[in-house]
Amino acid sequence: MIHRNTLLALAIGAGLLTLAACSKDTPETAGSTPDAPPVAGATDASADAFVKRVNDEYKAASPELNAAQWLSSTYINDDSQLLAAKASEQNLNRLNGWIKAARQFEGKPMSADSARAILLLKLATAMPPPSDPKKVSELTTIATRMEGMYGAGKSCTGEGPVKVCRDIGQLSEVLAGNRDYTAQLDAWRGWHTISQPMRKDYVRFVELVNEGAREMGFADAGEMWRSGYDMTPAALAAETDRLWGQVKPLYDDLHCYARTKLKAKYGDDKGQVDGGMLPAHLMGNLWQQDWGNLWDVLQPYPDAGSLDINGALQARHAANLARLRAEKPNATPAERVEIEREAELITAKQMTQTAEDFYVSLGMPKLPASYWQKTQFIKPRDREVQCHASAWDMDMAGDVRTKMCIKPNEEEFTTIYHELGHVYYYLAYNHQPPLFQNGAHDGFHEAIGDTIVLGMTPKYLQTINLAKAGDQNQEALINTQMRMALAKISFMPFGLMIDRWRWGVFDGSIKPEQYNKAWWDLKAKYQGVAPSTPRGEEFFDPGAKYHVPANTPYTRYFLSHILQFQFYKSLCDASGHTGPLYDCSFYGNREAGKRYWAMLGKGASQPWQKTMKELTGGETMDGTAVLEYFAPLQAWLKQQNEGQSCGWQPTSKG
Ligand code: X8Z
Ligand code: ZN
Repeated sequence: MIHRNTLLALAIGAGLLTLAACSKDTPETAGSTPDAPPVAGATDASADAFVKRVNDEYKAASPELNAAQWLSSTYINDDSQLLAAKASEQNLNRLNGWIKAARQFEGKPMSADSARAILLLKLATAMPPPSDPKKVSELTTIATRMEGMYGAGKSCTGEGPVKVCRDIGQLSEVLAGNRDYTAQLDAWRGWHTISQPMRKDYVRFVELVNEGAREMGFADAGEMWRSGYDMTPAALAAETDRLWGQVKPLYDDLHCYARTKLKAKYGDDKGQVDGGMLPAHLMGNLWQQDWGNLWDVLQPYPDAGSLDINGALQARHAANLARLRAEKPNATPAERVEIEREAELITAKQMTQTAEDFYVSLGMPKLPASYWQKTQFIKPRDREVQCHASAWDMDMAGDVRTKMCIKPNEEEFTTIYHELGHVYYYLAYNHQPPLFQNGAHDGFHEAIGDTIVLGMTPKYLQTINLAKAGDQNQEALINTQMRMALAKISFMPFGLMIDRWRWGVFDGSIKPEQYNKAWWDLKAKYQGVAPSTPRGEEFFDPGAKYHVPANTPYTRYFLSHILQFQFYKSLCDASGHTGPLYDCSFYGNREAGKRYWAMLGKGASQPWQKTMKELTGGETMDGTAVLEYFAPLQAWLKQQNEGQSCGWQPTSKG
């Protein structure tokens, strides 16, 4: 699944054990136990026979592992966590057995596919397990506990009967919609209390995965993460620097504009922090990774273009609710609660059908009936669940699902398109051998749905009745571009900094006693964001971001934010689009769909450069398409920023 939780947490989507998209990972071998890992290889006559056996066992094992992880994500309690940790443990022990057995084939003749499969096997989990089974057990227990703590995390005030607790959804709503400085600060600080108890676990977790990575021949777990890109780990790190250098000037322009607006709203002292950095709690999002909720503050031209998607989705939901209420005018209070939930579910399913329709319009299949039966669309009210959106491939044979807590707003709506990108990847590469059922690299998995999101132009939004036909003048264009930039450009430095922190943690250059300081130093350096109140080492702010306790690598999202513009441009070309890039939607275009589906079907069966070439004609990741897309906005931002002294001094308050 795309976020593969714990074990596999690695790769979103990708198939192999780990590296898939947001999904889960690994397989289990029928009949084996943690104490008796299979003596793999002993009976395999050749490397090709070995790979075939691993593929079979991998697939056979996946339903049980995924079932345990699905339960522990959609029904968080001690029992489901125990079972998930055990399934994960068994899975990692099995993986260790395979990796060990693969060594006997080193230097022996084998097909190119088998060589690639063995390479991928070694990178199959983001959580490299030590060979000592006791340590594997400790590792999976810690990993499951940290993820559970995040999922059940709440910020509480008061005691006894006046105790009030708020979960991530409620706290996020404050940042999204309440513009009161103190209310936002309170919500932001509240959420960051949930990770304080994780720090000790995380320190031990790092020790254990580093041990596992070293046993496999990597310098540390970070180097292992950087090894999954068909290039050296050092080259991958340099690539991310190069790509960031391409898009940073645009981020700097957006940063400068946002700061001017925040200062106008909150005053020169409160609208910025220290050397011109943006206050962490005022960006509309707990991690400042998406500034879209600040539309009311940052909108260039009020009302131009009438793109009020939030309003349209809420109106849809209100209509659903009104219809159900009208059917039962004399409902009791308890029945009224049920009616509200039913309306929420109907709205969430409608939003998902609209997203599905985009994919189907490209010629892709409809989602299977089981998807609609087994997906978690909304937050249940009788138990704790992991609300962080994810996409799952339960059995590598069509049981695909998503798990979300959908609300009728624009951010959630586009997240559905994102998750369905993972799901369609799963379906497209289902025919590949299990070890190739993954993204070309993990950034590909993350980019599939987001590419579709770029195709959600004003014209498309009108087609699906979420926007009114407005004047398409220059002001409307700048509004549309700003809406996209607040989601995409604001994200880029965040996409980079998370793993800059983890790479440092894994290689030891960031020590446990500097975890928080190093986090805020990187936030300052890359995002130009700072907390408004000191964040000493009594906090563990990295743990308040899902992917840290869930151990999901994050560089994939940075790469995806570059790749999705390249894919978008290629699909636009395939659809025969002429004119400015930002104006293209390939909605309904079968030729674009055919080319996209062909790429998805390749999975991880060949180096990503080859897969990329087949779609785009090029073999490198490149930020030029990002700049081409946003050219009108960048020119506008430069005008707006004239006379301002832009940039910031990254002094940290960590
Ligand atoms: O985690 C996700 C997806 C699941 S793969 C919802 N994303 C990152 C995040 O939320 O931090 C998508 C964008 C970045
Ligand atoms: Zn994803």
